[in-house]
Amino acid sequence: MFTKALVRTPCRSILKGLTQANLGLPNFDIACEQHQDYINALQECGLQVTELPALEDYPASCFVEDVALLTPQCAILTSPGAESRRGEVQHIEEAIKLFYPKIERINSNGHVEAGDIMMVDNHFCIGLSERTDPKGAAELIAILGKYNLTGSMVEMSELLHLKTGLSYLEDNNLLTFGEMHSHPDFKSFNRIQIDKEEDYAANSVWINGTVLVPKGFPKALNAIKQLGYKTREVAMSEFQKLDGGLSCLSLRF
Ligand code: CIR
Repeated sequence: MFTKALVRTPCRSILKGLTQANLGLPNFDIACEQHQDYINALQECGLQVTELPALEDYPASCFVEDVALLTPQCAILTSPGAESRRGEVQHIEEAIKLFYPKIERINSNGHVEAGDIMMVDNHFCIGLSERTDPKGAAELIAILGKYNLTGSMVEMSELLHLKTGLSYLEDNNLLTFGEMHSHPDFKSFNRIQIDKEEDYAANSVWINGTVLVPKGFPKALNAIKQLGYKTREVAMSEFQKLDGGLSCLSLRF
């Protein structure tokens, strides 16, 4: 069960953020409305949400998930592969300090973004993407080991982050898209394949029995409902334009 979440208000400079989506520029006012509804959805799932202030110097800073990994046993600051995002780490540290007495960090010159990390019970699958490299992943696995947690590296080649194409919904259920559907590392899961035209919904989020699903993907929504989950749609169009999925907008712990 999760009880808390951290989110960060989108900044106006979000319009200048990194993106490969080719969906045009986001509308800042709509992004703020969507962000507020995202907070509402987290609260409806029973989470106490702390909203951190916007950071104009960091266009992607509302995507807080990438800069830290929060587990029940420990908090680990990451080291983003995207150079423009590295300065976000010190800011998330200030917020995490209030909840975790001791904070671990990636100290080597390896890189990890936590959008590449999927938690499955006490195990953490770490995608090797353009943002996360083997050196960073190895250091992360060593840190997890100190807390009796395990990790494994997942080869990938097509997606921005691991969780762009994968979401663990608990109970062995896994949403998969693209290269992840047939990936050997995930064969033992009950895999629910998301269609190409609904690929964005492969990043959905389980929170305490409810699954948050991006709005506008009816087949994915129906497939998740068929599994027996309560669902809550959240409009995400403006964040989708920036390659940001539902999971990226919060740290849940
Ligand atoms: C970036 O490229 O870093 C941002 N435009 C999007 C980050 C999205 N984060 C995620 O998928 N975990």
